Amino acid sequence: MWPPSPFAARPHSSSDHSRAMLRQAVLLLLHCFASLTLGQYDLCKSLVSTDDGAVWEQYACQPKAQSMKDYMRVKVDPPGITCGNPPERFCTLENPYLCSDECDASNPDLAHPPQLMQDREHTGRITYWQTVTWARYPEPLLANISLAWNKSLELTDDIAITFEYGRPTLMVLDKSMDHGRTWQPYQFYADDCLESFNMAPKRVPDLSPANITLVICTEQFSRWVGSKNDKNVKFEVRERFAVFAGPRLLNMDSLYTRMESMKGLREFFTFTNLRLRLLRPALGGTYMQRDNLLKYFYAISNIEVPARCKCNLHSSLCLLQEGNLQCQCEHNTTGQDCQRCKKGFKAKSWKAGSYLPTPNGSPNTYCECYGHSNRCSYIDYLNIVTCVSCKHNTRGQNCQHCRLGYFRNNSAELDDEGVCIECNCNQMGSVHDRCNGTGFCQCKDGTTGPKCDDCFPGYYWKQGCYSNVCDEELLLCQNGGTCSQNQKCICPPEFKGVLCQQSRCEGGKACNTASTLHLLAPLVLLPHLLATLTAH
Ligand SMILES: *[C@@H]1O[C@H](CO)[C@@H](O)[C@H](O)[C@H]1NC(C)=O
Ligand SMILES: *[C@@H]1O[C@H](CO)[C@@H](O)[C@H](O)[C@H]1NC(C)=O
Ligand SMILES: *[C@@H]1O[C@H](CO)[C@@H](O)[C@H](O)[C@H]1NC(C)=O
Ligand SMILES: *[C@@H]1O[C@H](CO)[C@@H](O)[C@H](O)[C@H]1NC(C)=O
Ligand SMILES: *[C@@H]1O[C@H](CO)[C@@H](O)[C@H](O)[C@H]1NC(C)=O
Ligand SMILES: *[C@@H]1O[C@H](CO)[C@@H](O)[C@H](O)[C@H]1NC(C)=O
Ligand SMILES: [Ca+2]
Repeated sequence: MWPPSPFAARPHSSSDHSRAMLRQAVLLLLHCFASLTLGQYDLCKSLVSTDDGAVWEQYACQPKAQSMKDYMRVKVDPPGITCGNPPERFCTLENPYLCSDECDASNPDLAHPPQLMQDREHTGRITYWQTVTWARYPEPLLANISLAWNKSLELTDDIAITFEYGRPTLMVLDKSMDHGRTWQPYQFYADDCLESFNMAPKRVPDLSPANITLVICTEQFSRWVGSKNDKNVKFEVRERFAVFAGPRLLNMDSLYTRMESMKGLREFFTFTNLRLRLLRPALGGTYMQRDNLLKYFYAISNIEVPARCKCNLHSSLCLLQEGNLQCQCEHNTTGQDCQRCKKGFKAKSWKAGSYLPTPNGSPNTYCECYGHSNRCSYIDYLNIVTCVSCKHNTRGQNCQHCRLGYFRNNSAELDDEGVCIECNCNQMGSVHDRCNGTGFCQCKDGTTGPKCDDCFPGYYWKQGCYSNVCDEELLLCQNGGTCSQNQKCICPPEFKGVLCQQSRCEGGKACNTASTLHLLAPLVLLPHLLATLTAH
């Protein structure tokens, strides 16, 4: 879809010069539009310049949507269901007496083989596959159409099946995600859902975001509206997308975010095969009329399947190779759906890319929690994908850092269990329990050593390092004092002070007497004490 050109209505000069300029402007404009049309997730990587030179930045990427009818292998069942062998006549529902249509498998102009459901109708003439009529009524007229791609695909828009001569009154669309080994119903179609499938009729707008992947029965495409009014039976993809992305699908980020977080949403749009089970043809709005069975049959002119190759967000290109669609894988992945790591890249476990964080997504080659976590989570308000509950003392978006209190083991790889080593900082000697990248702790004053369990010279250890009070070199104890374990001077009786530098008295002799008297006092009192004791 192209935005209308803002230049379209401008008058322009007819001179050659300005015409050339205009052409250049238009070319420029085309170029701009080309890059504008480059949608989200179209690029797997881009060269960006950084301080360290140009480096590749990797993004989640997916191929463009294509018309997958060009690649589908069609098979119809039962084998004799296609008309024209032997040649036969048909009537129309609108005018049961107009029976001029002929089907003849041997005449290219009158044959209606299955491939006419997927041709491109270049001539403008509608071409269609057609079945035999319901001549064997009341035995039901049943037909299966199996569509195979041999490739996982993801729907990008509505599947539309175009029925000429009226849409079936009963039909089931099935899908397979494993190349036809197992099947599941995708949608039921009936003019009366309750009666035919015992399901209440629903439409996609009835669904809430929580039950958008519900398989429903719809009556919208099975009621008779005249064979020319609405020929299409749809599987509504746009309407389902719109529940998240808004009615005009402007908010695709929101859809892609849901694709990541809502279980089963992405798978709901994924398939390798489709199957149409046609269970009852159009009846022309009336009851089955046994007298004119030539007007009941199926005829399909086109099956449109807009989808993209599922490449697990590791490829932006999907090409036909030896008859099969094949993702052209990036991010060192390989396989039809880029579902494996390339040889030599096995060390890292394979992961699908992620639509998140928006807008570029991530190839997930590195989220990657290095084996320290097996769960990632999207943080909405930060728009990042992050590992949850990193083990082995790691932390960070990718468990790529060591927890506080641990440091990186340089001889271990990032995915080694022993990648983080405990700092083991001495609790007394260090400021906190963290260390730097080589395991050095931050020491308190006077403390040293990688773990802060040593003291600098001039300090002594006692549950931490303390400044020496005395030592043998600079802080000598004076007046005959002796230094005990650098912690204190043991002073002779007459001296006090940290370094015994202070005499206990002011004026020499008086002080001496006092102190002698003091020392002798108990002796002086002794006779008196004895006298007191013996008096009794
Ligand atoms: C259509 O496919 C279903 C499921 O495999 C099968 O049961 C049924 O018999 C098939 N019908 C015809 C007409 O081949
Ligand atoms: C399906 O595709 C795979 C991978 O490209 C290929 O090996 C295989 O032969 C294909 N099968 C058919 C039936 O084409
Ligand atoms: C879907 O869920 C909503 C509520 O979440 C409910 O009202 C609605 O009936 C559900 N639709 C179907 C089809 O179950
Ligand atoms: C793929 O491998 C190459 C070579 O080892 C490496 O330079 C590049 O970063 C890898 N790309 C991704 C997305 O892992
Ligand atoms: C560092 O990692 C190596 C390699 O795994 C391991 O042998 C060593 O024990 C680790 N060192 C410590 C201190 O855990
Ligand atoms: C850690 O600290 C030590 C001592 O200060 C220093 O020699 C070393 O270079 C530091 N290592 C890092 C990675 O900063
Ligand atoms: Ca056709």
